[in-house]
Amino acid sequence: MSHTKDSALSLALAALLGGAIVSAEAAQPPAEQAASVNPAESFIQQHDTDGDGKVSQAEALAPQEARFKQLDADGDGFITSDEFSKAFAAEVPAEVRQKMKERGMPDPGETFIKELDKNGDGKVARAEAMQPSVEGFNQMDTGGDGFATRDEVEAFFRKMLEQARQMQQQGQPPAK
Ligand SMILES: [Ca+2]
Ligand SMILES: [Ca+2]
Ligand SMILES: [Ca+2]
Repeated sequence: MSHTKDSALSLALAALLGGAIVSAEAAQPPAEQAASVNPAESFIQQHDTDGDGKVSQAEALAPQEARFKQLDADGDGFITSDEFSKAFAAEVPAEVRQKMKERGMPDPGETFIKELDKNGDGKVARAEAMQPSVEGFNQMDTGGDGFATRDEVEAFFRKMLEQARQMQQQGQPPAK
């Protein structure tokens, strides 16, 4: 029985991911157009689902929220190493996973838990999974009213760009 469930899940994952990848590619402008595309503008367009011209915390976190639900296969509110590994296996081609193993890279499920499991219970709760996105949003929402306005989003992207530039000037590769 669990086999059938897993196959259905993998299919659903693949479909969702396929959609996500397509939209990510569509959002990526061709190189010659890149300079004319405002990253703040496209961020607002992608996240402002109620169309009020600013991005609320819930709107900003929606993609992460959907991803959490997707990874929490049994819906108990926690992502286990096993759940993450299964999703990873469904998303990443076998030959890529084989290469990662050959290079001695740590188990992706374990890495995922290690990164996000702050209370050390060995699994990732919703709040733990959302934490990096919440912090990211708070950095953007400098006024702290729970909404990232156009000005705030633009300032945030300017700052990011400036930091990337500084890193390049210091001869360091930008963080990946
Ligand atoms: Ca909005
Ligand atoms: Ca779970
Ligand atoms: Ca935890």
